[in-house]
Amino acid sequence: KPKISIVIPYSQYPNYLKECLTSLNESTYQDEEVLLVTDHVTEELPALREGIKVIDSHGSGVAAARNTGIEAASGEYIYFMDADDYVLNNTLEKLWQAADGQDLVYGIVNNTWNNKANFLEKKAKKEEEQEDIEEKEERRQERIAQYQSTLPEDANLEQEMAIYFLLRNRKGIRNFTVLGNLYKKSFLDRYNIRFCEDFRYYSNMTFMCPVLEHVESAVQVQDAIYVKRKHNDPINYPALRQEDSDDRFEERLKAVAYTRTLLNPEGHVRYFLDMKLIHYFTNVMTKRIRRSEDDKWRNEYFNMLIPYVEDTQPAVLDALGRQNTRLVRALLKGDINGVQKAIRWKFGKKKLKSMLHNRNTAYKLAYYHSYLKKDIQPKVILFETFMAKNYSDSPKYIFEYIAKNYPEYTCVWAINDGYKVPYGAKTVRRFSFQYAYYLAVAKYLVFNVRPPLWYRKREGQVFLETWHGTPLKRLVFDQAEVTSASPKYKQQFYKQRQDWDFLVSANPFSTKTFRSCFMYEGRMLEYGYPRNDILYAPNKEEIAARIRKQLKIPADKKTILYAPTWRDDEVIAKGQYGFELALNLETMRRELSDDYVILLRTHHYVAEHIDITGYEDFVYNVCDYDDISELYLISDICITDYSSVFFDYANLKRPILFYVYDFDKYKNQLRGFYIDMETEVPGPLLYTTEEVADAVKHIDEINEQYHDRYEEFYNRFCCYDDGHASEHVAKALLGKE
Ligand code: C2G
Repeated sequence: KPKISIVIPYSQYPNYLKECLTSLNESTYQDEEVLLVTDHVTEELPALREGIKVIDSHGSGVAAARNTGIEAASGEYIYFMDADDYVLNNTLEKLWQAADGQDLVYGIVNNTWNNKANFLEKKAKKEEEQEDIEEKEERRQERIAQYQSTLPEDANLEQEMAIYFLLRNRKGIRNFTVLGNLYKKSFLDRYNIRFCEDFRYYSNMTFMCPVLEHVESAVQVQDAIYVKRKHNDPINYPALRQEDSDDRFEERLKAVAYTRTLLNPEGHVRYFLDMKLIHYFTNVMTKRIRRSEDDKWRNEYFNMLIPYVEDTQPAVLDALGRQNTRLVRALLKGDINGVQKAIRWKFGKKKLKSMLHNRNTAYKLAYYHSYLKKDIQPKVILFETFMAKNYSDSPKYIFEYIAKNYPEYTCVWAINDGYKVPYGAKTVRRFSFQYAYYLAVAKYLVFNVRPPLWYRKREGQVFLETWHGTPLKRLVFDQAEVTSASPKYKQQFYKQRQDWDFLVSANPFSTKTFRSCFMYEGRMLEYGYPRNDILYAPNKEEIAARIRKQLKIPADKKTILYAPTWRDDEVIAKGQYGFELALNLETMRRELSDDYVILLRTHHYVAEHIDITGYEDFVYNVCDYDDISELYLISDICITDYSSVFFDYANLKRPILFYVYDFDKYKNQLRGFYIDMETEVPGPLLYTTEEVADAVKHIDEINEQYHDRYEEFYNRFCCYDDGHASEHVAKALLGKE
């Protein structure tokens, strides 16, 4: 007889399921039975290892699937998993070792938006940095002792502690998650504890509350970690919590009412159930009442909620703070105006406070409350590249074309460092009042990344998204998970890309890929990249000579541009990335400095992390140089890795080397690629600095060796570029075709 039965409801997304099952496979504990409960599965199941039992759910929805699993389980304990999550190798073993016949063994749920390899790497890093684990544990014990001292003497300590850890610990009252814990099967059967199948979204409380109500023995295991993956695709594969449904609200209330029937009305579990309902009202629903365009939050839902709040334990209301008491009192009187007044007071105070501390809120307020009401100015164009870090990329070339040919337009650039833009264009700092103003009133917007999330496109505005590279790395909806951005990334992207009127594409491959990775259906401007026009300029030799002079590059030296991209796993903080230079400058100098200098150019995310002290004679730091297209012109060889840089550089038909020291990790763990780098890119893949230096020394042979592949690549990816992309794109934007 197996000791643990693992119940996994499954309906979609085979990729995640694979990782879920692999994590069980790699588990040090092997005395389990895995029950995969299928619920209306349409895609083919991934190959399953032997021994996994696949059973059909007796109903539909996660509640039915879990119940089916409980019925079929033959283990002493039940462990629920969601098919998109995973466990660590020692999770089950730790839980089992502590179990010892207890009704409930509760572990820890960690949230992540990473796959297992990344998660483990981060965890290890964090543990290394953490100064004092013992001290932390001591503080934790203190908190527990303090909580216990507030309990009445006759309290059921096992139950109280289970409540404490599962519902109350950390950030107030947590969700009723059933994940991460072992439940003794005979305990569930004795009290007939099951998920109520009437509920699609809120069945967890119908299971978890009775567990807490009846638990007689429980133990906690601090380091038995269940990893809940927050990142998935809310558009194509929404998780339950991301599904938008009109029935959600009513279902929540009905689930509360049903769960109440299972509990002692005076008991402590009921207290927390009621507390959660109030908490939902004061913290979540109030935001809807305040902001939602849909009036049902102020009418129908508001009135629906009242009787459920009337039924809460009085102790819950006594425990509320002043502002929330005011809110609940107004609710109980059915006084929506009173509630709205209390909300305004509550949030107004918050807003005022944050405005005083943070200028950000102020220009946003001006944007929403004033600028959006002003007339759109039909001859104004706002440009921005790389979050206003520089004056470059396609917007620069589109702008220059417009400034020269249609001077009647007023061009405004978002630029942060005070750079002087030619043709007398006005500049504004990103995230300033002026910036917010032009976001609201400019008729045309030309961006190479996305605008801020608070931007609201107005009727009559025309948005041109140039994007910033032919995709090699998988993007947005083609990424199984976006490991470097917020879990809301895909959802935000989905919404923002609806604002695009035009998207620029440099080749048929980009057109096809952008359609899928951005789920973009709007107009595609297939004229090549405006930023590449300069690579076809008749006077490009002249321009190159000027730039070489400006950068003081010795006349007798050839140049190597080293332009790597950034790494998704080197996130320091939100939107901040680190970078470690993997090219050994010492070796490069030793081998190549007689003939070459290096132009070192990192991605704008990580540009400030580069230090070339001691190599000034050989390495030129061009991270701050605005426009990489100009640097292409002066480079004899380009070394890159997974950056889209090489698609553009190939227009020059000059040699390209790929220094891919972390190839497997990047390909398999971080991103994945659209094309096969090993057979399709126009140059060799190199893994060490020595190989790179050697390739530079033998560059003529490499040119010969890669000649055919380079031609093929050029025809495939550089076929639209002809030096006139800016013109075509500008005319399309302004409707002058
Ligand atoms: N870039 C640069 N210097 C680098 C790397 C990139 O100036 N060292 C510029 C190039 O113009 C490049 C663009 O930034 O084309 C995008 O950089 P990528 O390295 O390709 O990375 P990312 O910003 O993630 O964009 O479809 C393209 C993808 O979106 C990649």
